[in-house]
Amino acid sequence: MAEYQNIFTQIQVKGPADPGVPLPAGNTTRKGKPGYSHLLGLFGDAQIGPIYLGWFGIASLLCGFIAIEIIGLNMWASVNWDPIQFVRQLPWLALEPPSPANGLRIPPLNEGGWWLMAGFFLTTSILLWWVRVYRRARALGMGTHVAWAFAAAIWLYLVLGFIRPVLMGSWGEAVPFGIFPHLDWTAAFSIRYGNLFYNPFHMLSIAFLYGSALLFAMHGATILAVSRYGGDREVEQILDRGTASERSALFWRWTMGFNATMESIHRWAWWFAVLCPLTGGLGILLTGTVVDNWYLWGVKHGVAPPYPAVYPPVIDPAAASGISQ
Ligand code: 07D
Ligand code: 07D
Repeated sequence: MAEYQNIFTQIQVKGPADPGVPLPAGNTTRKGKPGYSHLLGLFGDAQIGPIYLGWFGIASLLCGFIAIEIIGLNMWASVNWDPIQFVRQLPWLALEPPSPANGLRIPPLNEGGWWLMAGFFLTTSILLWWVRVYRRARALGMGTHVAWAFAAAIWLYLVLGFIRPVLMGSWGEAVPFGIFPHLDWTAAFSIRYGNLFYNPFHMLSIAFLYGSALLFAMHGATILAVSRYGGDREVEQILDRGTASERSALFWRWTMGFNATMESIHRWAWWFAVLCPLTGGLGILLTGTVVDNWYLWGVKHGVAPPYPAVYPPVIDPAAASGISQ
């Protein structure tokens, strides 16, 4: 029996380049002469381009470039413009937000002003890219599911760097730019608010993160397992429901008694992925605004055990006067 070709096959079909469907009026043209990459062809479609740039794309790239430029030059300045040290120490370098003393005021450039400016351009760049994703989907007559999934990630990003700092009344609450510095912020944030593990929305976010990985693995594995019957050719499966779809469904009904359908598995995947940053954003939004200490919150609601009575009662460090204030 002839089997369909899949990723392990050496063959790469190379026909005349596909320019894509004609675009509706009001769109700019797609740019670049299409080429082929054998290497990329091993992972996806070998054809590269043409790419749709458009005004939103250009504006987004420009803002992103300005943001990276501000971040990079500030980092470079922090090592006295030494190029070797810049490369050597890059993962540890940071552009920090203003200190808490500034509240939500605009501070001098070197005291957080550059951070505000970089944040402004990065956020504008991300939002413009979102518009591009939305508009390209519309131009192709597609649904806007990708744009709304992207919006879920942007929600968490905005909560971390904008919405929560504004609610807390200080830019100093926001995340610094930098590889390890943003990890230090994450760890410090958890400790400052009494261990994020006891935040139920952090729990939900983790469940959706792990769930997304599990679903992705199950779906990818299932389709690869029936690709010899054309299971990866979804159009054919829908037009003529063949043995691949049937087998993959039966496989799961046999192994766990229940199976998704060719359509519903993608809804599962979409919701699990989207709910990860959606619930996460809620958890961060509540931290410091509604709940000061997740461990004590956990004790109060029977989630975390109290320390044995032999110890003096736990006092929320945030409520103590002195250093923490
Ligand atoms: C694989 C798609 C491609 C994207 C990539 C990331 C940049 C940053 C900028 C040096 C899966 C490109 C990276 C543009 C360069 C400068 C200034 C997506 C894929 C390859 N994090 N985080 C990373 C961001 C937050 C946390 C890595 C961004 C929160 C932990 C990378 C944001 C918290 C760990 C990165 C953001 C948090 C990381 C790999 C924004 C809580 C790691 C990311 C805009 C959610 C891991 C050294 C990746 C690591 C890691 C980028 C926010 C926690 C640098 C852009 C504040 C615990 N984060 N992060 O592959 O190795 O994502 O860190 O909100 O362990 Mg982070
Ligand atoms: C960051 C969305 C924004 C990104 C955007 C992308 C560019 C670049 C470039 C293409 C990721 C913009 C892109 C600019 C483009 C190129 C090249 C999504 C982002 C818009 N945690 N934790 C989570 C776990 C602990 C802490 C979520 C696990 C400790 C904080 C996730 C563990 C402490 C925050 C999660 C663990 C702590 C989180 C993130 C284990 C540290 C958050 C979900 C096993 C000591 C964030 C409610 C996500 C959150 C978050 C997992 C432990 C702190 C599920 C598995 C206890 C402060 N943690 N965590 O989608 O939402 O991120 O919390 O220990 O803010 Mg955590």
